[in-house]
Amino acid sequence: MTAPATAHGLLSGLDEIAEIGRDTRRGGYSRHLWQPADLELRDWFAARAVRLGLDVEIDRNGNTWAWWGPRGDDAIVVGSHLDSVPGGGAYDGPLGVVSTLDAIARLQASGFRPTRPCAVLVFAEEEGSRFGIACLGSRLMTGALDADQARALVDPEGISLAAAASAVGIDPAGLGEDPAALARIGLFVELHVEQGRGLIDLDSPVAVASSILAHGRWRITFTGEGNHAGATRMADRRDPMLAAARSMLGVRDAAVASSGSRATIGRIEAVPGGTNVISSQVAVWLDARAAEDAAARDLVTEIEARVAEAASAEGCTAVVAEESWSGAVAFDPALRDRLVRSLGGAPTLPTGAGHDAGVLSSRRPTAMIFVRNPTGVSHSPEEFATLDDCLAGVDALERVLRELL
Ligand code: HGY
Ligand code: MN
Ligand code: MN
Ligand code: MN
Repeated sequence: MTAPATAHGLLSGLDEIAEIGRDTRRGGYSRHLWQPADLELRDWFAARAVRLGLDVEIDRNGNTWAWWGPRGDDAIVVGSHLDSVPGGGAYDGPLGVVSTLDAIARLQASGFRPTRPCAVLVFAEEEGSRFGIACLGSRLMTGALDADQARALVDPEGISLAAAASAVGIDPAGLGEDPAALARIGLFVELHVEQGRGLIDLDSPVAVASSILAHGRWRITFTGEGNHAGATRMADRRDPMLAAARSMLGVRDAAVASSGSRATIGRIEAVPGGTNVISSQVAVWLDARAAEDAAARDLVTEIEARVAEAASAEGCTAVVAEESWSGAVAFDPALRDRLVRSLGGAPTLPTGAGHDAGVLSSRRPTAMIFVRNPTGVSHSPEEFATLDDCLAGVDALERVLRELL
């Protein structure tokens, strides 16, 4: 059995992958679907799983399974993801995968044998960093994402999901709802680093998830008149960059005015993108979230009105196109409370972050365990979890698996 932790104060699994996908320009990690770092992580996971005697397979949607014992329906499935946001932290995703492998290693070392099928599941493209749709692997598996729409997705280099899948030996025609995979899942548990201040405020190393905000992504495209930066008088301009700038303040104001909601513009693309060129078009991507579906929809309606106002004030036009949507999730109460009990009365915690466990919850009972992040920062190189809290997470997962299996 590998040592659980290393001299660097990391779970050994996290230490083993610490150099994979480092982003020297942004800091942190950039590990995106089927690109070299992601493939290297998948190989690392498979090798680690095989060392535990697990049987590895990749499903039709590119999700990786590692079976402890014979495959079977109604299995206890545990896992998370290995991909990252651009410049992401070391824990978001990998902590859940490593903790799962460590919990299984401990159970094996204690002589424990599962009485029902058990698998580790690593979902593909949870962050949506390459093809723009978060939880791509779980959305495809559950049918939440239309397979034809998925195949047509293109990455920033213009490579389609279909072509990217073929390049790694996945048949694009096979992408889509996977009833056989869903039948394999009796229930799914995901351990994940906490991504806000929840566990700091609760002063607890772990918690059980209670809910996930409704959230979605929209592409907002502003069109004006491309022109020369020097020869065009200010009064003669129709600059989409200014329409975008006005809109960003409108997005912030709309979210602040709708209590508990959150809205972010984290990505912008200017066409043609020259320093001495007034853009002809500017695209921004909106991430909007709220506790209830209706509140999130109302927030986006309000944002659309402010976007239209901003565009017209700058003599531009704007188009808002929905790219993905996940309704609010209330985790299965029976499974949630079962985990709370088996963790000796752990607290429950809502989360603003989306997860595969959230997408899957529309089709199978799912639960999540959060591990404290003392920085309260995520989707950033600053994301962190102490070794003690990581080990508390492995303890929690081991207790839950011992009970469920
Ligand atoms: O965006 C999210 O909430 C998740 O980290 N994919
Ligand atoms: Mn994330
Ligand atoms: Mn995550
Ligand atoms: Mn996730």
